[in-house]
Amino acid sequence: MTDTTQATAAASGASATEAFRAKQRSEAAVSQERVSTLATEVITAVHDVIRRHKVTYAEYDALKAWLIGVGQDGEWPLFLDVWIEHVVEEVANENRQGSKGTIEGPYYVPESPRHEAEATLPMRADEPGTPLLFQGQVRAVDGTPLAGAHVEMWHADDDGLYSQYAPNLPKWNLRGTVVADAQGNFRIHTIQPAPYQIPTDGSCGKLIAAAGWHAWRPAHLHVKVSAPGHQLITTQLYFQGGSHVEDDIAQAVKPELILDPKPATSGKGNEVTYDFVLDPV
Ligand code: MBD
Ligand code: FE
Repeated sequence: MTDTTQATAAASGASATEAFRAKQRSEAAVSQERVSTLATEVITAVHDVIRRHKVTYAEYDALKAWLIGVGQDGEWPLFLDVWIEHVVEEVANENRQGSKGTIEGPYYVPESPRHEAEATLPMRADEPGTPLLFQGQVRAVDGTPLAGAHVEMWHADDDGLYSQYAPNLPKWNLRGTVVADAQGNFRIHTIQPAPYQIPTDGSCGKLIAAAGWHAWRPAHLHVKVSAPGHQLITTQLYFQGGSHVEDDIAQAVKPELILDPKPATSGKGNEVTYDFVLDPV
């Protein structure tokens, strides 16, 4: 989606903005009554902060300049998914019985090419990183295996970069849709991703620097699991003991989502088993 040779905030922001516009759910789905209620409460909450902290004109102008910059850098998808989405996900899925979900983030690409139940994600011949076998079963909450369930996986490479959002990576690098077998089983061969640092050269990076925060997410595998008649799960899986598992900037880690891979019986890298349980629609 970008021609530049450097992974810049503006280039990945432009790609994320374009991708969001392409998949956007209908604007008509939000009623006038809800818009009025929610917009009034958000604006009133901002007024309260201004009064409580006696916000100055210098601070108001800094905010205005920063908001303008977020749009110019195309970083609204990044900002919203890092600082807001986790609460939307919490509310949306609070009644689920099956596996835990978490945020989608800005870098999902729909319709990744399909693969058989045992598959290696597309990767470069010399793809750096520790090999990982991620295997498991997809079941319904009553234990029925879900034959042919789709396990869509996407993740960053060993440099923390996502294909289609950083330059010079093959289009579907480390992205694919694995179709589970008749018993709902899948075996995905990939490499372990590196921790992800959100771009430091854009407006989100400016906020982080100005506030003295850090810009890191722990290493993670993104997954969407689906089967007909069942609720799709969007989730992420993390690695026990990895950097920033305890202080994810996006607050998207849950204890149920932490993997503890062991050396693979094949002798090549690590392996881990993780099952997905889907709620009925
Ligand atoms: C990511 O890779 C991500 O998963 C989220 C939620 C935000 C920014 C980058
Ligand atoms: Fe991610």
